[in-house]
Amino acid sequence: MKVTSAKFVAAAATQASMLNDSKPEIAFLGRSNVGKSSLMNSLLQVTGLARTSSTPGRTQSLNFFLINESFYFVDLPGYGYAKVSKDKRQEWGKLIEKYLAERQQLVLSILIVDARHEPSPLDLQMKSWLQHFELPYLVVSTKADKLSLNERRKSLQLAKKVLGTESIVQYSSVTREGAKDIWNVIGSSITAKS
Ligand SMILES: Nc1nc2c(ncn2[C@@H]2O[C@H](COP(=O)(O)OP(=O)(O)O)[C@@H](O)[C@H]2O)c(=O)[nH]1
Ligand SMILES: [Mg+2]
Repeated sequence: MKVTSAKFVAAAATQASMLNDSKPEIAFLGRSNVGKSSLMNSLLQVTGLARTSSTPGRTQSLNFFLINESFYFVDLPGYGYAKVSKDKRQEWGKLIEKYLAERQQLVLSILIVDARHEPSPLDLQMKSWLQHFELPYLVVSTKADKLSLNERRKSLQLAKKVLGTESIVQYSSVTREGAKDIWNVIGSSITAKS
């Protein structure tokens, strides 16, 4: 897919303040600092659209980016940041769960995991929510550039086993390897909907 335009349009911290628009949405989910913003920026080939930061736990709202005037990337708040209070974590959980459970426009969820680590219990919980709500999803294992070829092979095997899915794309925001595969899945999810 050729990206001709990409712009930030809204941030929503509550269900009520979410966009009232029927265009298809692709949601990005992942642990805080996993490389979610970098993935979005590098897929779109823009820098600084989705804010990247080495300070985890910054994004506390759902951020909507309109792509090609026809669909949205939705940046969901990162989970698993230890310094966030329990109340905040519960609030976060409710917001995400409600979005996943009720959002009619959601055509694909991209669950991002770190290629260097075994998927965490929270990653597994996300995956079980996606399955529970019968949502189509793709797992992206990012930061692959930090691994040797042999380590990458092992990482992919382990992620497939732990998450119980074959649909995992290994990715790097530095080299953009895997971008084509991800865009193919995004493209067919959008087409299937319209
Ligand atoms: N080497 C490498 N670093 C990455 C990659 N993706 C993200 N990072 C770095 O990881 C940190 C967190 O990335 P960010 O996109 O802000 O994570 P987010 O909190 O999930 O949105 C930043 O310092 C990024 O530069 C990648 O594919 N390769
Ligand atoms: Mg981010």
